[in-house]
Amino acid sequence: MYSLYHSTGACSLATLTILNELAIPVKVINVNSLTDFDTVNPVASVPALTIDDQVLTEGAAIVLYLLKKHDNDLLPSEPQARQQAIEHIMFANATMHPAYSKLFFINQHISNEDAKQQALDAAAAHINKLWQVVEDKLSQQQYLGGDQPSAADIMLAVYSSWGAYFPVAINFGERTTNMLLETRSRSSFRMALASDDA
Ligand SMILES: N[C@@H](CCC(=O)N[C@@H](CS)C(=O)NCC(=O)O)C(=O)O
Repeated sequence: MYSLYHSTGACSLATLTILNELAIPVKVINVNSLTDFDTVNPVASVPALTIDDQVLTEGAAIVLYLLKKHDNDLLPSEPQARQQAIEHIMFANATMHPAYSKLFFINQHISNEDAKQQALDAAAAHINKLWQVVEDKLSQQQYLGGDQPSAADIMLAVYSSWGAYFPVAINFGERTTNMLLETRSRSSFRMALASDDA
């Protein structure tokens, strides 16, 4: 039995979407209803996935575990295409996600309003550079995964909504906007959004 520890709107929404893509039934547990989540994940961040007694943490590692374990079209088997797909997952999880995490950190820890806005703008400028990288990657293909969404497209589609929480301008190119809209319109994503509210 799979149980996903999640928080509404967080990166765990991508894990849930990928579980839906793989048609894996999962129980969702909102960590905001728990006082002892750190006994599951000592870092206390979502996602955490339990499979019976096994605890999996770190979003990218969980995604790769699921894609290797279950049949899917999200992780190619051909070595070069597979390496590219893993690189895109890491770009999403280890480059784009932390760039957005700076917005949350600044908002929480800088109290001077001018200094806060300056820091938010600097973080947003970096995020915009990263979205331009995505736009460039999409010059020859609709999704990072080619002609269908990959796990990285799903992860980026989740992170892309976070800018709206802050007084910053996040700019998406035309091809990126299309990729994000198409990815978010998939039934796997819409089902995840419905369960993510729980
Ligand atoms: N490196 C971790 C980071 C995950 C992460 O930052 N999760 C955020 C939500 S998107 C979180 O749980 N933040 C609350 C906290 O860290 O206490 C991963 O990729 O799983």
